[in-house]
Amino acid sequence: MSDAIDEYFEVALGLVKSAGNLITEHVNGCKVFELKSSDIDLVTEVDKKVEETLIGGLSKIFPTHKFIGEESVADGAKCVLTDDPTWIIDPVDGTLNFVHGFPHSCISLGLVINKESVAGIIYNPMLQQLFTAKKGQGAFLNGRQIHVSKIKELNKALVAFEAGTSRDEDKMKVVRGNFELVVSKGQGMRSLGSAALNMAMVAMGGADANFEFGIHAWDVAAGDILVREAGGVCIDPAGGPFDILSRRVLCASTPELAEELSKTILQFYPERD
Ligand code: LIP
Repeated sequence: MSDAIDEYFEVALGLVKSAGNLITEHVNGCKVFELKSSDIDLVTEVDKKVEETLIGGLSKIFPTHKFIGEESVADGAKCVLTDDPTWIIDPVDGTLNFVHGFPHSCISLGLVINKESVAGIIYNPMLQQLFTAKKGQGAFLNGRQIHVSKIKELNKALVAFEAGTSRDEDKMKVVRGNFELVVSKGQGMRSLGSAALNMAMVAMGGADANFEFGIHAWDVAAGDILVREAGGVCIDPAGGPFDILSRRVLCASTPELAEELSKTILQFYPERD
């Protein structure tokens, strides 16, 4: 299996690096966009072109592989995960950042086989940050192996989390409550505006934990394997096993920190993907 994953990964990596050029053409921000679910949930032609490039390139070489892409789903494709090799794609994760020219957006590409993330690529071409991981082979930033921190206690942890793109009042009550809890019980709070890059910060030991409600499979498929291959844990925010279609994620440097955070935060249960 690992030989096959290596082959799949190398093809994907070449396509991601090439597609990154579509993003860096807009170094000062992409000011042409459409609204999706709200006036803070945006999509640009670059999102669509990147996804087309990746799906077109991968399906040509691996015609039996399946795809779950953010913009394909937005256009009506079903979000169905089977045991087949499935590429789960966020073409521009952090689109709001991309529109503004805030340089924290990335291509997030996860490969899921038998419903387990086995390879991931998170590429921020604006800052030339290439995060990669393959099952059993470690996690890397620009070819240098990375590891999570050793933080076990919330009061010593830098925690990344996001308000998200929904302003649903029930969700916002949870967001406001969790902001208060993280700021008062953690050492610090950060929000990059990209779920994948927040998870990458945990994998490289820059942040110690990340959680979010309302994300989608494409936001977290690559980050899941990246954090685990860096020595961290990825679980459901209430403490059970991670479920990639649940629209809930909590990752952390250590099981102890994950458990304390899961017992501290308010929970929210979005409709599944
Ligand atoms: C973004 C996520 C982020 C979330 C934003 C948005 P997108 O993905 O990565 O974590 O808070 O609301 O969903 O929409 O930029 O691909």
